[in-house]
Amino acid sequence: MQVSTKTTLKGLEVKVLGDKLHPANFGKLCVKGSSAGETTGFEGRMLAPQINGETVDWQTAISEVASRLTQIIQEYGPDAVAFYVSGQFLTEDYYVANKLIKGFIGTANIDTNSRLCMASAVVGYKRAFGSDTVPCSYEDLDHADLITIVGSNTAWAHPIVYQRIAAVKKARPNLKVVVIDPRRTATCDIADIHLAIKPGMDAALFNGLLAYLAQNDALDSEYIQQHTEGFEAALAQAQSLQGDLEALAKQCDLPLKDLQAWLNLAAKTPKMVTLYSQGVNQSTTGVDKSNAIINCHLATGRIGKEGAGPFSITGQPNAMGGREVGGLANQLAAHMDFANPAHIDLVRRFWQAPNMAQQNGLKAVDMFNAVAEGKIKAIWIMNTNPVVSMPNADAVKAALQACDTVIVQDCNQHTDTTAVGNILLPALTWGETDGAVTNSDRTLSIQRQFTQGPELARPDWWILAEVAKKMGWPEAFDYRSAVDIFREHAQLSGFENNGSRDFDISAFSQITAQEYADFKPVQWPVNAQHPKGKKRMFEDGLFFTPNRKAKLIAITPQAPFSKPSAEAPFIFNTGRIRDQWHTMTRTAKTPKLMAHIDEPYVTVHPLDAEKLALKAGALAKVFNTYGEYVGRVEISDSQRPGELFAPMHWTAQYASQGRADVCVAPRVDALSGQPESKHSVVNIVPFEVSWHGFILTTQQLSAVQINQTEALDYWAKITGKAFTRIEIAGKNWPKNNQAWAKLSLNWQENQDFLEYEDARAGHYRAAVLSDGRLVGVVFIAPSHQLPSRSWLGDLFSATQINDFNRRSILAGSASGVKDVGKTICACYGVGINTILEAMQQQNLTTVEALGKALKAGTNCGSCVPELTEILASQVTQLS
Ligand SMILES: Nc1nc2c(c(=O)[nH]1)N[C@H]1C(S)=C(S)[C@@H](COP(=O)(O)OP(=O)(O)OC[C@H]3O[C@@H](n4cnc5c(=O)[nH]c(N)nc54)[C@H](O)[C@@H]3O)O[C@H]1N2
Ligand SMILES: Nc1nc2c(c(=O)[nH]1)N[C@H]1C(S)=C(S)[C@@H](COP(=O)(O)OP(=O)(O)OC[C@H]3O[C@@H](n4cnc5c(=O)[nH]c(N)nc54)[C@H](O)[C@@H]3O)O[C@H]1N2
Ligand SMILES: [Mo]
Repeated sequence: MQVSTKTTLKGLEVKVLGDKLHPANFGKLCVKGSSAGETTGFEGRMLAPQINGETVDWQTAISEVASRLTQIIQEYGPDAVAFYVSGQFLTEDYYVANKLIKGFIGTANIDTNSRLCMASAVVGYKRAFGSDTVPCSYEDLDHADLITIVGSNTAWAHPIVYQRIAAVKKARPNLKVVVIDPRRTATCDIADIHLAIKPGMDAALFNGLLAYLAQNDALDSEYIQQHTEGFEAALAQAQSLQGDLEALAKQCDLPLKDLQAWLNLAAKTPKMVTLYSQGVNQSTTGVDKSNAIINCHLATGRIGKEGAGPFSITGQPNAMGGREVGGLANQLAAHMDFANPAHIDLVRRFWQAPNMAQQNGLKAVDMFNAVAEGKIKAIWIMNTNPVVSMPNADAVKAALQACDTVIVQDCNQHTDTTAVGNILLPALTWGETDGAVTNSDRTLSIQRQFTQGPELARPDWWILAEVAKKMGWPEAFDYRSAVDIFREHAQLSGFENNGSRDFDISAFSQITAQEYADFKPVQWPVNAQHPKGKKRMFEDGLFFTPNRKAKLIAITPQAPFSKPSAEAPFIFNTGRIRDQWHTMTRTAKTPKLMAHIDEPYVTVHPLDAEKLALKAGALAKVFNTYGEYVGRVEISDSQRPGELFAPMHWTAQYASQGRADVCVAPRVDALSGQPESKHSVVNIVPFEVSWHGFILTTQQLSAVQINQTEALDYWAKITGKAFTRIEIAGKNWPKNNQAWAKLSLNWQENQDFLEYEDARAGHYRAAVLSDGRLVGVVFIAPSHQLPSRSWLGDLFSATQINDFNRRSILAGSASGVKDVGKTICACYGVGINTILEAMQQQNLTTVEALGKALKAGTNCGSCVPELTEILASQVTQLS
């Protein structure tokens, strides 16, 4: 990214542009990246350290953290302390956290949100290659002839990768793209074949592929013989379990013809990349699924070659950096392990560590269980929001509420996790500090500071180092700046390495501050042998196992842990939406990004919706023994019957019951500890309310204030340009509408208050005008089909509300006013109605034509799949 800043009367304006020279994206940014500049203000930021709600200075905060940790360690031992960190840490932050706890506090109780993300992919690679090495490079996507995308909604979650594949496919139509996902996602837009697999069946499918490859002479026997072991057992297992193709198709619930077409493509296409993500990883057998995929690549020698390889794509900006420093509880550091005593000794000597941890620590789910059981007395949570993102999230919340020492280090004041913290530490965030990140294909980049954060906020590494110094280790944590830490990290990667470990960036062992400032992106390893880095791994067919051979693993596919039952007949799948990032702490601040999907929702197949009387746009309750989620019903046949999908993003800051993870079972893969976030079981019913409504207000309303205005049974808050919108619903008609409306709109004596009520019909409308300007509106109606918010929203920018508009507000509608409708293209704010109108009036039939006429889809391109769908549905309607 490149950033330009300008100081204006409004403050610092930040413009974010792609860096055309960056090898990962060549200057292309998704809408979340290009909007990041809009979120660099200090609104909602944590501004000072706090202890039990009181603001304190840094010295007090650091002393308090250090003394509490020291005391707990003395009384209960080091295992009573835990860190829970994040793949959004910069490498330097991650390195210091890992060093402090594993080398000095003396426990490996540090885990990261990457446990929920790519822990299974890591173990899969390690089982196969002896090391956690991503063999591919993004460039391989340019050369592949078959790209199989498994369990990844690339179009929404990796839009730049998706655009790259789409562009290659356009230029080179012989590239075939196959998507394997139970849902028909936006990614299927470029798919030649979509296999809407029965959830959880991926290992069976790839076992089936291995058997098919063997049967159809597609194996590379020489490669198998020279560079692998375990092939016979893996194949025998696959053959014995899968039966014939018909049986396989039935098992995976796939049309035989489509299955056969994909198998056939895979058999005859040497240049094959398999791209996989959370649909594979987030599973109780995620490791087996990745090995089932890797087996097929090893057996065909389709690895370490241009355009070929098993490619696990990471999600967070620095998920890979976390793997490098060993930030997971079952890693040591610099791709070394506790399983190897020589590694423990090596790291101990390098760090001169007084209290070296000797074994793996607790993985995320076990860690929060240990907090609940009181075994962990202090937990320090940094750069992640587990009260939202962990499975069984209500239990995680309760565990933290019951723990005396919950230290939360975040850049924002109000998150669901800061709400349960008793010591809060303000961190700097993106753009305010320097540090390294590594992406999916091992490309290391340095992010640079371009703006000042809040006065008292500090870099994450600084906070950790200050606490470490206070705890008695001043020399080991005497860092002056990020480059000091990066240099040490590079030195450790090369320390007594001699080619034995894949991760080696020893070329940077003496990097100067200037070189760090001028750093050019490079793919590791970067050492004496590869001074310019290395594009592709395993080109020589030598792996990091003791005998240098890769291992095929015999896989016995297993069904997901949670099985549908009479009480919980639906499979509950969760994941990402296009314009939100995780727990929305940044993206929900941007009106542009809230425009595409603005409330928590649940997708239901039309047949199920009909059976259960679920109405599109109405509310539904999803529930099981763990918790309850409430969202709007989306009815779509992109979903398989019997299965539901909900976004993972909503929090208690933005909705009353929008945390999907309260219904996610805390069931994990036995090898990786990764939870099965894609497959819980639930029931769903209409969420019965007697009225629906919305509030538009120029006031800043926090979740706490919204909850106070009236006992609402449902609310969701949406950031708009000139106002905040809150969608509301209730079971009982408000006791005193006027008092309630005045309170929620914060009406003042000197303001006009307009209102209309028809209690019998269930309509209530009120508006507050300040000097003739609209500053607040409340609408209540018996049905969820309320008037257009964009019409009312536009009135907020008028300097005077004229008589016609006053009447229209009270009448609840305006004739002759255009409503642009739901936003489709977030980059240019183009609504569905604008698109439909332009299509009709100008007879537009292609995405290109829409782009020319309206600019829609011409920036980041992530709405192109939806534009295609709109075009297709209109064309069918017309014909
Ligand atoms: N817009 C946006 N982009 C993001 C993020 C974000 O928050 N927002 N987060 C980033 C992060 S950290 C990550 S890890 C990545 C994740 O990126 P993805 O993995 O692409 O995203 P998800 O939506 O979690 O899940 C992908 C798909 O897995 C499918 N799936 C569910 N069960 C199964 C199954 O049994 N088999 C198969 N084959 N598929 C299944 C789901 O239907 C879903 O479409 O996204 C990154 N990019
Ligand atoms: N049901 C379900 N659950 C899931 C998933 C799913 O698909 N389904 N996906 C899982 C995956 S793959 C992931 S990666 C996780 C993500 O889940 P989380 O990591 O919990 O989500 P984020 O919103 O990224 O949390 C980052 C936090 O750090 C803060 N922050 C931002 N920048 C900084 C900084 O520089 N320093 C500090 N100290 N704090 C900062 C933010 O305000 C925010 O509170 O969710 C997981 N949970
Ligand atoms: Mo992730």
